[in-house]
Amino acid sequence: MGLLEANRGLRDVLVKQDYLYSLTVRHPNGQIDHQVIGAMIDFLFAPENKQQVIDKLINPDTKIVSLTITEGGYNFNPATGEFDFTNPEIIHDMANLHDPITAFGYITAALMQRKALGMKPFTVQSCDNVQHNGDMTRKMLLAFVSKIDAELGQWIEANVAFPNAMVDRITPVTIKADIDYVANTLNINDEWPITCEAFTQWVIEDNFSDGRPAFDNVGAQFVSDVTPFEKMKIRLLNAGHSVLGLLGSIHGFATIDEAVSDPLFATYLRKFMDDEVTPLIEPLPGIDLNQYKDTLIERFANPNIKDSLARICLESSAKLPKFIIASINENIALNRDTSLACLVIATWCLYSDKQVNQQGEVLDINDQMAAQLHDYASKTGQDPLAFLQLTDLFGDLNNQATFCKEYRKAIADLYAPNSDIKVIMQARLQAKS
Ligand code: CS2
Repeated sequence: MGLLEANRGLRDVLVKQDYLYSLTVRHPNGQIDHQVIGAMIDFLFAPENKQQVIDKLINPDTKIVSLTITEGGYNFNPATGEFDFTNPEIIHDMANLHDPITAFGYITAALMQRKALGMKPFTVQSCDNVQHNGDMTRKMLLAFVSKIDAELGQWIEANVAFPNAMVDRITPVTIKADIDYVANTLNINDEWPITCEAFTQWVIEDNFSDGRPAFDNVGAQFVSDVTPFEKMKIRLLNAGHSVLGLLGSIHGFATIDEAVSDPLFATYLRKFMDDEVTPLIEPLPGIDLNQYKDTLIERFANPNIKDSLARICLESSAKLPKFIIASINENIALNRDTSLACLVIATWCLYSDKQVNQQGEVLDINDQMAAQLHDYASKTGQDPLAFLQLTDLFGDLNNQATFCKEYRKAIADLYAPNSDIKVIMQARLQAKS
């Protein structure tokens, strides 16, 4: 199902292709595997037919409702972790559950009917890069439902499973070159081919309301507590992406592999991971973190995956609080240095303010909060800490003396005439060692 108007194009293509699409897996050594994926048998486009979506959700055959609604879709205030009741779409859904817009509206409408019909609930399975994504979904849904129907809230609490999960596979945005490649090499006319890396990991808590397929037969791993796996992935891989994404964009790189092939960027990334993240991650059974980080750098360096920095930086306002600011806060509480992450935040300020890279080229910025980010960042000239006053994102970082000292320095360096991000990165690395 697609809930957003933006899903229309994908729906149109999939309908035309009988819901079939091709998958091209590109290994770092140049090996390429192809497959046609036939798992999808329908696509319900909610803006056109809301009832059809609700009917599907209350169909007894629907046992799992999985969510890929992105970090921003969970509708929580990153600084407080609480549900954002000020979102106009949420306000609409609370008053119009028969005509929902958001995932929360649809799920609530369907669970309400299931309860009334004496049916079992489905499992709500988040697949997004949010730590404790299942717990977070439950917390947000219960906050929403509590204002509508307290009894339904209790029923959900008692009966609906929200397994936490960590899912990982780098999948760049489809571009025209992918469509041409599939047409020329496979002789397939696929308007929405998918290209991805070979690596895949899906770790799930075995907690389902009404059974589940044998996901473990196709490579998923069931564990009793997914927390350390999620933390490892979000704080290393996703944060690593954002580090390369923001620093690399300002430098003028276009893709992740290009950025990480620069030894200074690779060193910076590794040092960030080693010094500012690894000490925060508890040991994981069967996982060697050093090897995990080596593999990450290899995955990022895959020259056959052209993962654009614009995609990585997409919706940074929803990502950075979970990927990077969470680690900064933990480090501050432990009295540990955060200077490498601090430069990334200061770079995000420059990026949001000037919206050009250091070659003067305009950046492709897509963020729901872009206007607000720009607004705060553009006051940096008068107040170097202006960007940090966006407390919905940064919490009380603007009151953390040591962090602010590092941040002011980073801002001064970044805003200096002819500033060069590589020189600044180098200096930070040197100061650290
Ligand atoms: C990316 C992810 O922009 C992002 O959130 O870092 O899409 C990333 O590619 C996946 O999490 C990889 O598993």
